[in-house]
Amino acid sequence: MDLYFAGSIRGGRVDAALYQRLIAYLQRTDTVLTEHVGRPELNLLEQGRAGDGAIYDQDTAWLRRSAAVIAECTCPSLGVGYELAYAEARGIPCHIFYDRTKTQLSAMLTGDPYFHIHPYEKEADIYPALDEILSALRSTQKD
Ligand code: 6IA
Repeated sequence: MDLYFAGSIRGGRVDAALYQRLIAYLQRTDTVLTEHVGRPELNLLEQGRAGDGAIYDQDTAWLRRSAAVIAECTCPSLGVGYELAYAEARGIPCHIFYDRTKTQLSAMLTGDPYFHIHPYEKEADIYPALDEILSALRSTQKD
């Protein structure tokens, strides 16, 4: 399956290494279209309307062809919030993870019954949850 992994870029890179591990885990069985989100050496500078427009066009095209969005939201990011709303508007399943010992998730996410919300306390808890999400997605795709 094609998956869209969403994580903070200009919102802050404090969790970049975690994104990389989660992406690598998903890539064992599926295609992560947004592999760059986990890269340590990203250019965080604005690219102007045209350069950022190319990023927007590519990312929204990837969102439209994804089986699901997996978002790590411990580090707040305007872009990730936008992507989640974009995916919801198109009926793409959205799974949101955040470390509840580090942050309080936005009420605009927690309060929206469309989103599947997965608070965790340690990274090890994320992986079995991902296994369940992937197998549920695979069974709905077969129907
Ligand atoms: O507001 P933020 O920058 O934190 O938004 C992060 C989200 O927006 C991520 O989930 C990405 O999917 C998307 N995004 C933000 N910036 C980029 C980007 N920048 N490239 C691709 N997706 C982005 C350029 C990096 C490039 C040099 C590899």
